[in-house]
Order: sequence, then C-alpha cells, then structure tokens
Amino acid sequence: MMPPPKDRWDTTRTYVIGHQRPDTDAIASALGYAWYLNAIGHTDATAARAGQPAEQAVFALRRFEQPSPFLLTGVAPTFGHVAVPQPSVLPDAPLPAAMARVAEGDRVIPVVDETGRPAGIVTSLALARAYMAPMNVTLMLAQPCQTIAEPAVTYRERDRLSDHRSALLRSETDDFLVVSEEGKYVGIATRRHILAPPRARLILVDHNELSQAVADADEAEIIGVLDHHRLANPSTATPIPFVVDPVGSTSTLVAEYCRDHNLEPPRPLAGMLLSGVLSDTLVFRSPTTTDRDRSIAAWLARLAGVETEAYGDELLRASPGLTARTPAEILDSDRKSYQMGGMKVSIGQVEVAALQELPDRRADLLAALDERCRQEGLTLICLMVTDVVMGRSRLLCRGETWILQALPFNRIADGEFDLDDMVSRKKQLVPVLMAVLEEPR
Ligand SMILES: [Mn+2]
Repeated sequence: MMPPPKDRWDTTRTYVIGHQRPDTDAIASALGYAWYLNAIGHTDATAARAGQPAEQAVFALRRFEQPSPFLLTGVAPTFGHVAVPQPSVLPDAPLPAAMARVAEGDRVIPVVDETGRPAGIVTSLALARAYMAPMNVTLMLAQPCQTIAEPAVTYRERDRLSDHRSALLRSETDDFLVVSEEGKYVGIATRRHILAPPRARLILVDHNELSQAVADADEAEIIGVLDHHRLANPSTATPIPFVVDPVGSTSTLVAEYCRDHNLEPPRPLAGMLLSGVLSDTLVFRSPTTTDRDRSIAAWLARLAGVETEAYGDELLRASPGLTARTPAEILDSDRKSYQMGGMKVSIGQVEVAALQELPDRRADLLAALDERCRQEGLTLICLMVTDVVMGRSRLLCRGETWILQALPFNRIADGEFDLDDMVSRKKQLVPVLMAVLEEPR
C-alpha cells in the first residue's frame, strides 16, 4: 500500500499545532491562538492539526460552523523544500541555449522535454568540452543539448532529506534533480541547500512533548509552546516563549490572551474555545478546573451565544461511547505515550456518557490492549474509561504483573480497576502510575 501523501508545509508560514489524535482542546487552541497571533500582527500564523480530530471536536466544529485547521501529517524537510526551479532547456535546443544559462550564473542546466519530464542535466564542464572538441564551430553550435546531457541523481519532491542525507554526503555530485510524484521536473537541489534545509516553524499548543507532536517535529524549529500539561519539553537552540500554566485547558490560556488584549474572537471561534474549556474540564467537574477556567468560559459563552451548562452537556454527550467503534479505535482515539522509570507506558482515555456498556466490551478491549502492548513493546498499557456525566472512571490495564499488583486501586475484574471519582489522566492517574513505576524495586 502506498503511504498517504504528506501534506506539505510551507516555509513562509508558522504553524500553530496541537498534539497527534487531536481532541477538542488541541483543535480549539490551535485555531484560537493562530487567530490571536494574526490579530496582533503575526500574519504568518496558521492553525494546523496533526491528524483527524476526535468525534467530539468534529461535533464542536460543526456546531459552530468553524472550518477545521490545516492538516499536517509530517513536518520533515523534503527535496521539494530545497528544490530551486531553475530554467530548463528543451532536449533539441541548440547548445547556445544552455550557454546562455551558464552566462546567467547557473552551474547546471536541466534538460526537460515538452511533457515536463527531465532528460538529464548539462553541466558547464560538458559545455566546455563541447567547445574544445575538434569540430566546425557552426556544427558544434547547432548540436542539440541532449547530445551532451548527463544523467542526474533524481529524487522525488516528497522524499525526506533525512532519509537520503548519508547517501548524499558520499555522492560525488553537488546538484540533484527533483521531480514530482508524476515524474515531472520540479527543480534542482544543491548539496549546500540539502545540508542546511529550511525547517518548519511550529508553535506547539496543548502539548510540550515531542513524542506527542506531529511526525518529524524533531526536524522542525519549535518557536513557542503554550500548554497546560506536565513539563517534558524538548530542548531548543535559542530561547523561545514557553508557557505552561496549570489551568483546565489550553483554550483558557488562549482566550485569556484575547480578553487581556480586548480582542473578541468571532462567534465560531469563541464557541470552539468554549468547547475546549468545557471538554478538558468536563464542564468544571474535573479537579483540574480553576477559577480562571470558569471566568473565561462565562466570557466565551456570551460571545458564542450559548448557555454554558446546557451546551457543555451536549458537548460531552457527543463522545461516541463504546459500541459505535472497534476496540482498536476506542483505544487509539486519545492515547498518549510516557516514559516512567525508564519504562514505556501508554495511556488511553475514552469518555462515555455511562459506564453500562463497559462489561460487554471489557474482553474485546483487553484483547486490544494486549495486542498494542506486544506490538509497541510496552511495559504497561491502560485505558481510562471515564463517565463524564457522573464524573467517575474505570481502568483497564495490561502489562507486567508486578505493576498490576502494585496499583493502589480496587480490582473489580481481570485487568479492570475502579478509579472511583478520578476523571483526569494528567492530574490524577499519571502521578499515581509514576509513583508506582519510579519507585525503586
Ligand atoms: Mn488540553
């Protein structure tokens, strides 16, 4: 199967982007922060997303008729990003056409046919040799370019530079042909550009760990972070604005910036930011909720023209529950990876409007946990099933026996624990698991 095409990032934009498997807050804060940055003059800011939004986020986007952010499935520099569209010559063009390009300063001249396909390159060395050949000058000048064209190492524009860098360093040539997926001429990439490519500029919202970021974020330039999660930040070459503030949602921080600058987001955006706050705080029932979340939600609800509690209930019930999807979809829709005590841990969370469906789905979900645990070589994998209406959770777990035995929760069935009134993965579950796994054995 062909890999899905990578949505190409643009060197002139700065992407405001949430984590992979974007939830409502990741989508809303990306949209909101990009809007805010534009409003204060940073017109290169573009809202982006690292994947398909979760169903609740889709519900909110539809509810407020807000277009989804731009999809970016990877941010690695590619040959397309360093290709310069140097003018080409036709294969049957006489040599002076290529000489004119050399006189303009081009080192190599791509030979491209009428259909846009490259037939090789003419180098200045090959031109010099043609001039020195013992031949009548008129005849020599009448030769078509293709007679002295040489084959060139060719890459596709979506090929990642990092996949080919070591081969390039060993190669003798300095100039490479870049073609489109259809094999049409795009430009010439030089060794100098390949070794120092432009990097995608990213502002991370609602996460600060590269393991949760858009693919190839380690090859991008992180120029800002706005988040409300625990710190696990990537190091950067230069100082960057880095805001991690323990409020209920990233949307809270974005909306506060807007309010503090007397900028009222338009209704669809206010509705999305309100959705981000209500989603992450479970309509203020989560222990992560702060007074700042309540205050900004009231301001946003007025701009969005909705009643907070009623809309919040509608939003939380938009979570798709346990019956409409496969166990793998449920498990992967909002799953995060962690390093705890040097071990690989993965924790999914699914929001349901009631826990009644769980007993029927338990065996299938545990089988899906087993499979992911094996595939990804995890020490522990969990699925937190949170009843967002009642504000309580169950935990399905697979992993090493000593960990399952050390968990300080009531075991109610094989691989199932009662988390009582826990609702926050970040603030309640992760610290408990960290304490168990980082404890010296
Ligand atoms: Mn969030």
